Amino acid sequence: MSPFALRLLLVATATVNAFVVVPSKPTTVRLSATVEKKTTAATEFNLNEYIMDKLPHVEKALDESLASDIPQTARIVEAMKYSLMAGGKRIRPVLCLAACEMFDENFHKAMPAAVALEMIHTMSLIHDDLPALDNDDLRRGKPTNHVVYGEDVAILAGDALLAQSFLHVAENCNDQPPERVLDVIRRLGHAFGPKGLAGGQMMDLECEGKPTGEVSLDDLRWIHTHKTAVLLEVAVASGAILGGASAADVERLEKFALNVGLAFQVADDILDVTQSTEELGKTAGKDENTDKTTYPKLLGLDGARAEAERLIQEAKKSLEPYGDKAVTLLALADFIIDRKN
Ligand code: GRG
Repeated sequence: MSPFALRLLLVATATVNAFVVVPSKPTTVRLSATVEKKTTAATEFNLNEYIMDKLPHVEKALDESLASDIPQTARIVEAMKYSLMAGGKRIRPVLCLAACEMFDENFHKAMPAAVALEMIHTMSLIHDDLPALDNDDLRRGKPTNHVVYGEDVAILAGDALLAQSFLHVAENCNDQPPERVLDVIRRLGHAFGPKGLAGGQMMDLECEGKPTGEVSLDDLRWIHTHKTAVLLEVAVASGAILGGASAADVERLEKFALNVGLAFQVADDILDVTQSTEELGKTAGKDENTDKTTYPKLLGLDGARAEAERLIQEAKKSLEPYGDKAVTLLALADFIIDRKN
């Protein structure tokens, strides 16, 4: 077990199931005590235990995914690892593994995709924080990549993480039928293209600076569907595919993730105005202090909370056919809007 995973386990054990601490302060994530299911299945489910079980595997796989074996790559690999191993809630990998487990108990089958998702997510954070975009100096409770390594290195580290994500899936899914692997790689490509993260970010840029009245709820939904929800969609889809799910199953899970992804962003906008920088591990009040249109600005805080709850209920409907089998994804959906950072 890596020193990181060991520390994680020690801290979490010390908290005696009150909450999970992931991973190092101040990138602390507290999952509110036992998450009791609010919907379909009758089983009580302890999300803390589930995450405690999965996180060390995820951290180990992430840590092992990048290594510099020649001196020439030492600096770029260090910059890539700095952000990849800086903590974070690991929501996308955990969603991916949970989706896989609905169809195959061996969650390791989905680990290459889980790692790739966190690489893509991390690269998007590195680039998002750059002076040319959000110009932020704090991420996951640490100085941002460009603050530590410089803008030039941060751009390259992001690019390299993106390329590495595909390579990682291609090289580590040997036990899978090739068509499944190809499907996952295709979906990952889609997730950061013009109809994914890059397109969502582009529309975000175009809307920035417009007065709130000129950006509609539909515009906001388009931005967040593509900037945020698409990656959660591919997280559950790739997990399910590598677990052997049918096309109909994948479609139901994607619908679930799309609504969860939108709820995630509504929750993110709420946290931006309700939490401190210390609690968030990134600059709080950023949306308020820029001309960005947000859900609380359009709907008010209570309206935004109601919208997040509506989206989560809508998401859960898609999983009704699975009963208790969907309990982890249902609990994760609750966590995503109940989280504190
Ligand atoms: C992918 C080619 C390509 C370019 C990137 C910069 C950019 C284009 C897109 C921005 C995507 C972005 C930063 C979306 C915000 C999503 C979001 C709410 C991130 C926070 O996710 P958490 O809360 O963070 O899961 P942790 O740190 O816990 O992982």
